[in-house]
Amino acid sequence: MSNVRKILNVVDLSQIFDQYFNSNENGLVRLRNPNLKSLDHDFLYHLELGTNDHDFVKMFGDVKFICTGGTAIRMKNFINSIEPELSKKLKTKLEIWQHSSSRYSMYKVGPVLAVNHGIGVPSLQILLNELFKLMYYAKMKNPVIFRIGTCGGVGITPGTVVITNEGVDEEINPYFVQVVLGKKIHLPATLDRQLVRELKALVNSDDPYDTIIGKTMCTSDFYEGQGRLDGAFCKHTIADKMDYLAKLQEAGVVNIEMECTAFAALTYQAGIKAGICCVAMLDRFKGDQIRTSNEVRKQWELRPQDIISRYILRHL
Ligand code: R2B
Ligand code: URA
Repeated sequence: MSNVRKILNVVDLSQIFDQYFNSNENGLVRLRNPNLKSLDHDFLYHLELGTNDHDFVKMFGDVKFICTGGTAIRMKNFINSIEPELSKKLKTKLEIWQHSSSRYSMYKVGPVLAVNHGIGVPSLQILLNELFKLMYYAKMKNPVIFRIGTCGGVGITPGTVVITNEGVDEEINPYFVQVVLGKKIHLPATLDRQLVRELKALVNSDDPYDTIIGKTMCTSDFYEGQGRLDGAFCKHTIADKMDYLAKLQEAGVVNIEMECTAFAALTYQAGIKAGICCVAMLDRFKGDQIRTSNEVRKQWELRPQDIISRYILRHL
């Protein structure tokens, strides 16, 4: 923890450290914002749900697992595919409920809620703020949250599934930088080690793909930010790109995507158990364009979903 303290000292959060990183009592989500107490009505603007108009406890109180991922269609497919297994396990025919705002779409079946987070940290960060408040108002107990997504591989076979054990930024720092009032706050991009091991243990020996554990690098761009040579702009050479990928690989990075540091840091700050599981669409040492057929990509996208489904079914 002393490293974390040092990191946080970039602004002096040390005095309220315990308040930020204590685990949640009774399994209930605790919000680290005293100002919310004085709100008579909280409208979650991007979800288009409000505490005055919706009974959050009734709508979401039974949720135990929240799955997030980039696109609405993937989240919908995930809920559709887990419904029969959940219904069977819980011995009742579960109904699928859905709600779309103009920004995000949510799907719920029994104890599972799935919501799309869009592309990149800002979209994810807004969603997480509103989701954490939703969890709090709904009095959810011990919720576990996942990001299931896609990524670029660093020296791994396309189609491989990566379970992230730590998020790092473009400079390979293990934290997420949040700027508040013009000041930088460095929040550790820490994920639950036990959950990482549990997810890995759910791999079946006959899965037709590898599932590995490693560090994930988060960027705010798909093109130059990920060292690609095929964007609208490029100010580096292929040799520069290869050197950078080799540097990442040496540091233990196995994949690149656009949300992990914020996802890890904000869930950690909220005291919510969280895991990230992504499938690699290509090996970035071999190229930049994703040329795999639509059909194969759709198959690969199911792989992280399968692992999270196994986790959910086991923990019901
Ligand atoms: C992976 O894929 C998306 C970009 O294509 C982004 O959301 C990510 O992290
Ligand atoms: N998502 C990313 O962010 N990068 C890739 O290369 C593939 C998917």
